[in-house]
Amino acid sequence: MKRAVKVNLPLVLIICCASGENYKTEGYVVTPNTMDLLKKHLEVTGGQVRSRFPPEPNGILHIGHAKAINFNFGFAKANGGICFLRYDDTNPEKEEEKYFTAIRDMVQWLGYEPYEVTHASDNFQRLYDLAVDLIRRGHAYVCHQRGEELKGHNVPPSPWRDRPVQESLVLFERMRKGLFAEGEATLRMKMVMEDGKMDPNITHSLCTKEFQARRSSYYWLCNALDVYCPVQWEYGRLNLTYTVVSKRKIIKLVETGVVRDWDDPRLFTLTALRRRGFPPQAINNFCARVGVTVAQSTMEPHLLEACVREVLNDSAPRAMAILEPLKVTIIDLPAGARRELRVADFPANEAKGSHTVPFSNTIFIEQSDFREVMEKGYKRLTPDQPVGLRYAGFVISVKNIIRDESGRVCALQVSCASSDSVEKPKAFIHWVSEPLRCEVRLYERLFVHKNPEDPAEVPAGFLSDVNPTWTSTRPVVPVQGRLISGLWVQGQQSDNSLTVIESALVDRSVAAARVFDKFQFERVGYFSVDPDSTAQKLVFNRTVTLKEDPGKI
Ligand SMILES: *[C@@H]1O[C@H](CO)[C@@H](O)[C@H](O)[C@H]1NC(C)=O
Ligand SMILES: *[C@@H]1O[C@H](CO)[C@@H](O)[C@H](O)[C@H]1NC(C)=O
Ligand SMILES: *[C@@H]1O[C@H](CO)[C@@H](O)[C@H](O)[C@H]1NC(C)=O
Ligand SMILES: *[C@H]1O[C@H](CO)[C@@H](O)[C@H](O)[C@H]1NC(C)=O
Repeated sequence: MKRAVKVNLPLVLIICCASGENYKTEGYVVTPNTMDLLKKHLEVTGGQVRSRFPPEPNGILHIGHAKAINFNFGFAKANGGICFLRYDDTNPEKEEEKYFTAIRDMVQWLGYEPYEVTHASDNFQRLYDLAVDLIRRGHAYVCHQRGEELKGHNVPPSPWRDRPVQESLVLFERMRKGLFAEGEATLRMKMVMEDGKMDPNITHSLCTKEFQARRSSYYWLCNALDVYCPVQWEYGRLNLTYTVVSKRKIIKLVETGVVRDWDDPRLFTLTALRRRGFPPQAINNFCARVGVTVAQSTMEPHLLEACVREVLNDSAPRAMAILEPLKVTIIDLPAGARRELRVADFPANEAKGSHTVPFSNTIFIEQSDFREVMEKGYKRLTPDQPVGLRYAGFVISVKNIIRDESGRVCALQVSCASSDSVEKPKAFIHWVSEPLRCEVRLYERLFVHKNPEDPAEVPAGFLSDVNPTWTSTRPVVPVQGRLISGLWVQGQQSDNSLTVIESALVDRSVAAARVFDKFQFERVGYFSVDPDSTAQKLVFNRTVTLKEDPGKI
């Protein structure tokens, strides 16, 4: 179950205050009891840092939560402390088991082990008792103002603010028994509108910036009750462009069939990223890089993708695959030429192993690696420009162009020369020989605009901004005597968030690949084996392209 995932700790955390030094932080309210409570608290915790990650178990975690997880667990870890996974199940009857499980899974997937799993509901009795205490101390009262009355800036003062303590105690007991309808009665602190939540065990409360306005009420509440007051720090929430993460909006996308489910790889939920093949370490690296700034940080997905490439560069072995095949026959391959080539799994580090790739006089190259008409700057194969074949030790030159009835180029005949005997070609391309047929799925971003939620950018709403899905049904061409469909034309796929290429070709080195194995298809991208794979046909989903701009290969 446990996997070793390297966790990078945001540097800024190292300089934060130690346990027991709460009173030194900005805005902290010191009362005559503070030092005494602090001392007692330190006796319980032994000065150990304790933090908690407190998700509401009613939705799936997304990339923004990854930052909260890294911050809370990372801070505790960096300070030799512990971190609790505390479900904020304020209404346990409504929460679904699958969310509890999914949240725990994702925390572990990112490489963190909670010291203990707790629930806000574990403390209901204590919270209730504290609330009663608060009323007794004259710091809270039962109020009947309606939610809508409390919205906006000029909220009228509550006519119930000064009702007798005894009256509030009786009404609060009736609330507990469920004798009021929803919203008919609320317990209000005499200082602020919101009723704060308690974290009785927690030393450091790390939360997003939306809670900054609540910091003073949090401190006030702890002090009003004479209980230990944890430090609250806020950090900016993490937003990504070109996506939506709210539960409500993702449900809309699923309901309208735009995506298949919560873990559709085009979403930025953590389960989706795992599915798409993003290594957890890359996500942690990304969070560390974003850092713990107070400002809300809006990041471009390509920064996350850069972290993914960095990790996969060292962990996904190379293979060769052709998405848009063009058949090439080498007419003069020497009889003595090697028919099996040994190729390093990681060219930068040959010690990490190798695999074999068949080579013969029939190979397939990408259609885009051949151009009939030379264009300035084009370095690959043209009728007048030879090109090198990676690993094969040969340079090929076009001898014959073969066309179908419609005049389309459907195959080439070429001659070959040993790389040692000719001038170095301008480029080396990848190829496959005796390949396996496979299905390949390519993703683009799900939305067209940076901020699909912004009415100024997308007046008709985020659903109107979806990048359409397109399954390739392009004309068929004969390859190896078989008809294959699904040609991928470079440049055209960028309008679509999902492109399915049903008949790509991949070298045999991947034949034994298992679901979720990852490969770098040279010059094409990083791919992960999909569970839809069968013994007859492997299915690969592209995790990320090799570079930011897939057009430039
Ligand atoms: C692979 O892509 C398909 C098509 O988008 C998707 O339904 C499936 O969930 C993906 N699989 C993984 C493991 O990401
Ligand atoms: C991949 O890793 C090798 C070393 O292992 C390094 O030389 C190369 O620059 C890396 N490539 C990218 C794109 O990060
Ligand atoms: C950031 O998140 C907030 C809250 O979900 C959203 O309203 C806002 O539009 C987002 N901004 C960007 C640039 O995505
Ligand atoms: C949290 O603190 C309370 C006292 O405030 C103590 O009774 C309890 O044992 C503590 N729990 C943990 C898990 O440390």
